[in-house]
Amino acid sequence: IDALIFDSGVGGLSVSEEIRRRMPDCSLGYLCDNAALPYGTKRDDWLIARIVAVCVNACELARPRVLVIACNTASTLALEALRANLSIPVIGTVPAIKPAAEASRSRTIGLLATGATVHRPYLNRLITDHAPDCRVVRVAADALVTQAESHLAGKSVDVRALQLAVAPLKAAADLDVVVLGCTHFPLLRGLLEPLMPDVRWIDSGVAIARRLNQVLTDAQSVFAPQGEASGAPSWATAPWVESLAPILRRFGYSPPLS
Ligand code: DGN
Repeated sequence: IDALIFDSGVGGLSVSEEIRRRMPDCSLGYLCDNAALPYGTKRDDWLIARIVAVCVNACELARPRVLVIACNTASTLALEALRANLSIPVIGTVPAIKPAAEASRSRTIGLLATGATVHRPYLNRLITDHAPDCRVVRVAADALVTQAESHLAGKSVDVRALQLAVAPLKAAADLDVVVLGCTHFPLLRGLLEPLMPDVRWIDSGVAIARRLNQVLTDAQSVFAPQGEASGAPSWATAPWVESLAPILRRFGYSPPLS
């Protein structure tokens, strides 16, 4: 396969959908560590070891050309350790602060992400580097992860949890762009956008698809050609949670590979 997409749960499906839209011939695998969801509330050292173990094991099994960490919580913590333990390119996901700063006229940006992402030094560096003149209203919205998982499982979404998450953004005067800094949140976009219809909502999906395209193109000369594998049916690695199978199937994956 061309790329193995990894998230703690179904959030990475928002990224894989964007990749599919832009690169329909790219063959994808999906890896989710649902047994350890949510990542946002776990200790950093435990998480790094867990993410490396899960990804290295799956890469040995699936032999992807590229690993995409479609999880902000994991990327802001474990990218370095993953790159040290893998010989293939690893693409990470970080909150789309840069495009948000480019789009904001008012210079006030909102960020919805997990508590872990919101409080990491990585985020401070991102803001200092790409949005130094912006006020960034950060909201730790871990409850939305659960809501997104329920939504995809066909269960009802608690609208009050969504309203609670956007309340601090609504209260911020002049805010004109909201960054969805968790890959689960674009899955709730249709429910979130009507709560603040006048702002622009930005996520990282497009940037990751573009980066993957670039890495795969560059890698062509470095990695052995994959024969006719490109565009082959996608499959999923969902070794731990059988209940995810129907959701993954709906998104075009044929689970499980374990
Ligand atoms: N989807 C993950 C992210 O982008 O941060 C978060 C999921 C979780 O485990 N909390």
